[in-house]
Amino acid sequence: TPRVFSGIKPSGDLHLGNYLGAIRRFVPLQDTHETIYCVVDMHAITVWQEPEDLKRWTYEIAAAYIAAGVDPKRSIIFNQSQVMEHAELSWIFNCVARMGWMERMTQFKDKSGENSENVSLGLFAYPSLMAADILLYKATGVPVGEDQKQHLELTRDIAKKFNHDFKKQIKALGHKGDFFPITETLATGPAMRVKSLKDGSKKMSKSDASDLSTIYMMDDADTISKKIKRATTDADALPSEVAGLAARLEAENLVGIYAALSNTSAEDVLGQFGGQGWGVFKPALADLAVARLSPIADEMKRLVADRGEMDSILRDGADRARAIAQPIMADIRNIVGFVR
Ligand code: AQP
Repeated sequence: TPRVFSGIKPSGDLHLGNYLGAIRRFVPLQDTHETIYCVVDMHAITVWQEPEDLKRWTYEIAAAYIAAGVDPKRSIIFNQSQVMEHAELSWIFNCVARMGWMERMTQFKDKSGENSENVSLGLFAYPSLMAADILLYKATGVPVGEDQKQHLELTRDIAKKFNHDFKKQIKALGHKGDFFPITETLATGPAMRVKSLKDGSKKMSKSDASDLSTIYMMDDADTISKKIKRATTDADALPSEVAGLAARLEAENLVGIYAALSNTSAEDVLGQFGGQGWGVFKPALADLAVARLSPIADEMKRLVADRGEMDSILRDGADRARAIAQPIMADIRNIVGFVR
């Protein structure tokens, strides 16, 4: 069976973008793939994290996976720092990737802002650690939101360069063809890029300063409804065709969210709501969001209350992840020429 890997960093409260772009896609993949879902705590510390918050968010994200329907028996759920091989492989990839590739990463430019002299070296090397996360398991598919597309391309570049640079050693090891696969993004359907509720040109994000722009997975029903009703929109009615959403960023975003939450398409949503105004659509969207998110939030709260149980799930996941990673890492050391 093909293998997928995905991760979320414990750097803030989970939001609707994380749910629609990533977490909800984790669940059906369990039927068709071997699934590894990670809480990437080593990625989180590329910017400062209060250690207590880092722990709390680590538990919360693992709980969100489970509450959304990921089965810790069928899938591997663990936190990255428990499997040392991620760090080891990322060092090797730091020596495969080129400075120029990293300098082109838009997420680094966005996050470092004006003053890149004063950001961590880890933030610059972030995509190399992400490549290690994926390739340590030779994962062929990665369910992530659209914002990760450029990082996925870099993962492929690293895989190709490694396959090429070490061609002779890979062959000597008895491998026919490439050592690392060329990983594909599993990004289809609506809401691959959920936008801020206050600005349709920005993605919904953990670190948005405006509270009204982001729906958090742990928001209560009233807060979710309030945020949706106050979402910025134009004054026009909804179009009856998808083409009518062009250049209407906020409308397109809300329709996409409705489609994703109801497991339908934008066409279906417009078939139902085309010609209606926001006074009809927003309350319907609010009800749908509450109906989908509230049971998950309740289950998350129940799960995080039992840290002993969460610890044992993460430890078991880490053991199973290591069992896959270690033989692959042993081959990599051999290929690179490290003596054991
Ligand atoms: N707005 C979004 N729409 C769709 N998918 C999204 N994801 C994040 N935001 C959206 C997806 O969620 C997964 C985990 O992301 P992450 O936490 O590792 O990093 P991020 O993308 O940097 O998350 P944030 O919310 O933007 O955090 P901050 O503001 O702290 O940087 C990924 O699959 C991502 O695509």
